[in-house]
Order: sequence, then C-alpha cells, then structure tokens
Amino acid sequence: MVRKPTKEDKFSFGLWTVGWLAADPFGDTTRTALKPWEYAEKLAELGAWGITFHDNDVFPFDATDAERAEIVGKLKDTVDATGLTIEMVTTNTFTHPIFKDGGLTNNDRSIRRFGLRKILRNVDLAAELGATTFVMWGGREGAEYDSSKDLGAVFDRYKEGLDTVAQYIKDQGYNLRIGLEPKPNEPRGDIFLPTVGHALALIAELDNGDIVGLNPEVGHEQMAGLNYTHALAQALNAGKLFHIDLNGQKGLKYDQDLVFGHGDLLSAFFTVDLLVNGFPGGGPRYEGPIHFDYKPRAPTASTACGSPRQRTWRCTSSSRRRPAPSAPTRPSRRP
Ligand code: GLT
Ligand code: MN
Ligand code: MN
Repeated sequence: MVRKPTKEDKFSFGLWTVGWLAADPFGDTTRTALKPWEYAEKLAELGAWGITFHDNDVFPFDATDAERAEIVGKLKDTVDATGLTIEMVTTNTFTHPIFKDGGLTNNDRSIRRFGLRKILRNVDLAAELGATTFVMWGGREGAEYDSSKDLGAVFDRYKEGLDTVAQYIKDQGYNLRIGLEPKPNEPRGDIFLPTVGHALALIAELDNGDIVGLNPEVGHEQMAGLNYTHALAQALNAGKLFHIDLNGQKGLKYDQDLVFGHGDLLSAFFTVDLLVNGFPGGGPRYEGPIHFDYKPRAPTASTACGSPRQRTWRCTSSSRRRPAPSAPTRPSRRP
C-alpha cells in the first residue's frame, strides 16, 4: 500500500526542484515550465506541507518593484488558499554572470556589496512571507585556480558577509535562522565550505553564529565520499541542524540530485532512522521540515522552453504548446 502524504508529514519542496526544466551542460531544457503558483497548487494537492524558493525562482533578476510585488502576491494568494507554508527562502547568487566569481567572497568589493544587498532584500521577503529558515548555498564562492584569490581574505570576507546578514536579521527582529549549505564542487572547481565539518568550523568563528547553522544535502556530502548520516548527527549534536536537503547520489561524480533513496539506500535508511527516531540514547532531535532537493527527469521528450538558465515564469503558454520536434533539430552544443 502506498500511503498518501499529509501535511503532518511536513514534506517540503523547492520550487527550483519541481520547476527544474531538465537541462544539462550539454543540452537544452526538456521539461515544461509552469508558473510558481501552479507548482504550489499541485504540491498542495499531492499532500505537501511546505514550499521553498530562491528569489529568482519566483520573479526574474531584473524584475521591477511592481512586477516583483505582483508575482509574489500571486504566489502568496495560492499559498494561503491551499494552506501551504513558505518555510524557507534562499537567494540566487549564482545564475547571473555578475556572480561568476562569487558574491560574498568575490575579489571585487562592489560585487560583494551587490551580493549582500540582494541577500538582505531577500531576507526581508523571507520574513514577510513567514519563513523561519534562510538558506545560503555559496555555490559560486570558490575557485578553479588557487592563485585567483587571497585565500586568507576569502574567509574573512565570508565571515564578514555572514555576520552582516545575521546581524541584520537580529536588528530587524526577524524570526529567521541561517542554514549554510555545503558542497565540495560544481559549479566551481572547488567550493569554499565543502562539507558540513568545514561549515561548522566557520560558524564557530562568527560573532552571530548563534543563529547560523546547517542545511546539509545528501548528495553534497556523498560527492565527497562522506557519510551523510554522520554529518547530520554531528550538526544535530552541535545544535546546528536547522534544515535538510534530501536527495540521492550514486557515489563520487557530478551532483545528481536523484530522488531520495536512490544511490546509497542503506545510508538513506539510517538517515530516516535518525530523523524519525533520534539518537538511541536520546539527545537533540531534528524538528524541522522534511525538505527535498531533487531534480525530476523528463519522462518523455517534451517541449523545450527557452535556454537552460531560464526560469519557470518566463516561459509563456504559447511556448508551452509548441509541439516537440519529430527529429532532433539542434546538435548538441558540445561534441
Ligand atoms: C542549487 C543547489 C542546491 C541548493 C539550492 C539552494 S540552489 O540548486 O544545487 O543544492 O540547495 O540555493
Ligand atoms: Mn540543496
Ligand atoms: Mn545538489
């Protein structure tokens, strides 16, 4: 018997996951785009409790204030009507070319400041929408060449940026905690804060580390050959397990974002055991949402909708109706 999820399960999904258009570095999009509120409606219908998103999963990078307000308003209406919870909000500081060498750790001070402004504006939005976790995944904070950055300055900049965001949250009196999301590589050759352990060490050095914890992702630890359940356990034991990203990964390769349980099923079993039952001898329990960060595959060839980087809302209904080509019309962009 397959049990139907209910809101009590506290299942939550990123709009960038259900809204993933299934592009990869070698090919264009292969899934159909919906509007953010259409994903929300469908998730609620299927028994989800919560949704999460980046600012630019909902409105475009260059949206005017009026466009932003209109789109956010529509999503909020749907969330309220369906009884969903916006439990976490995060910032896209990785898609736009300005962030190609990072936001908070960029060598260019004006880009660091721009990244910070974008994050703080999104902190306001997160608080306004009632989110309690603010995830920060520094996917572009990294390097391919070790001489490209002063690595000492990098960690000072990272700490200063995180402390500024955390201080802002405190000053505004927001009920928000920051969840850092480690990842070893991709899109950068090497990302700073590659594992849960690295992030815990940096948090311990922050002035405002009391509201900074972790959002560990299964695949990100397993890409480094590490044990996800152990990472959760250490974060939990340190009182720092604020949020989770569940998905699947088949060993040491690119970030696959498979459905949870695919890849290392035994590890997934022990992860569930820890989340549901806690430590056998008692101690801190994870009380947060059961949040999924997976990338759905396209079951069949479907209509493409724009470039791989384009986000959901840009795809118009007419482009959605465009029939799939009967034969490949475009060669792969790379040999
Ligand atoms: C990006 C990444 C995910 C993170 C998201 C949060 S963005 O899709 O691959 O693991 O959770 O910024
Ligand atoms: Mn993730
Ligand atoms: Mn991932």
